[in-house]
Amino acid sequence: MHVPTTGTEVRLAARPDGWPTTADFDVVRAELPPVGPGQALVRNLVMSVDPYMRGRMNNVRGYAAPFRIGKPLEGGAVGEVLESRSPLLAAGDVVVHDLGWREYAVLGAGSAERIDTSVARPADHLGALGMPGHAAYAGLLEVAGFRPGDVVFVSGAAGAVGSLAGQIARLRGAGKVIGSAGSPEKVRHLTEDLGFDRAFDYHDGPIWQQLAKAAPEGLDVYFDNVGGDHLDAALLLARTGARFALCGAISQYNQKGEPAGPRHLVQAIGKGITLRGFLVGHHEDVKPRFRAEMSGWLARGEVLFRETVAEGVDQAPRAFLDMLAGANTGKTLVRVAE
Ligand code: NAP
Ligand code: FER
Repeated sequence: MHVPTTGTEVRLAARPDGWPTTADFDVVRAELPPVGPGQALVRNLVMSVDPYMRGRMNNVRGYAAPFRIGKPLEGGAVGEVLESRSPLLAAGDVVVHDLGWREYAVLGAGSAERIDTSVARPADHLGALGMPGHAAYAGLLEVAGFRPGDVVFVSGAAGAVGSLAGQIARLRGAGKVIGSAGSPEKVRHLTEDLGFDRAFDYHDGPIWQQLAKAAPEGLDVYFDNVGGDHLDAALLLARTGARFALCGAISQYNQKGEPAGPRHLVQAIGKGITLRGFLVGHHEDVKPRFRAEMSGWLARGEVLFRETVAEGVDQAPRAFLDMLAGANTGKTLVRVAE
């Protein structure tokens, strides 16, 4: 077997101020570090670009350490083990791990999870069966405490997490599922392909007005991927006892200065609304249940999951920027190798 000694990687060149650009990234060919004891060399096949990565580009310690300038970015990826110096992995194993944004990764064998490629494709482990699927499942069922009959509103509904949250709500017996997204084609996709009952383009007018038209009866659950005006609209349209799962706030990830506050938070008092933020990592316990149920839905064709795929690790910055700007439908991935 040919063992590579160099590989292409994407580094953070500068911390973006507001919207990132390709100048904030460096694509370089670098020497691979030696494979130490307990480590493995992995050839990445596919990698994920995710909204949370924008947060890690800031020099602010959040739930995870900031990316370092001049160092390769990190993130979910699936690759094939080329060489292993650990009993945990063997050459030929296919693994999910956190060292994306590079052609080849040298990683601690314990930080990678072996997957069975006869059950699902590598890309599935970054999407419907991976972190985004887990976020949708845990957010809707655990955090929002979804109950059959609930009227559910999902923002960012044509994206990876949102498209799954809406479909899970439908499959679990929602009274109504409403989605918002950023283009007419996405709105069509929501109602015609994914089984949302109602959908609207948030560019088409005040969100609260469009939401009031779609759900005159009011909301029981809001799955928030966007924050800002979407969160305000959901507060206005919520019913008494509504539960909000705060999954993301992408409308403010590239904003400069202090974000605008939710202006209608006072609604939460009279209506007894529960607003609860979460990270997938807080819900490791539901992972086995999530995987079993989602595998069944996918196998039976009850959940549809689209992907927007860029070709080549050098295209990862572009794919990331395009995803932030809404060019994707479903999960954004970068194919690194065949
Ligand atoms: P995604 O939805 O596949 O991609 C991001 C989407 O955000 C874009 O396609 C774009 O779609 C939309 N968007 C961008 N700017 C917007 C704006 N100003 N207003 C409204 N929509 C905007 O990404 P994802 O991976 O599924 O993530 C979705 C959300 O979940 C993000 O907020 C992310 O941070 C969060 N998340 C949280 C967790 C957790 O553990 N809490 C885990 C995964 C993801 P449009 O064309 O519709 O604008
Ligand atoms: C995400 C957005 C925000 C996400 C995590 C965060 C795992 C957490 C931010 C923080 O705690 O500072 O999509 O995904």
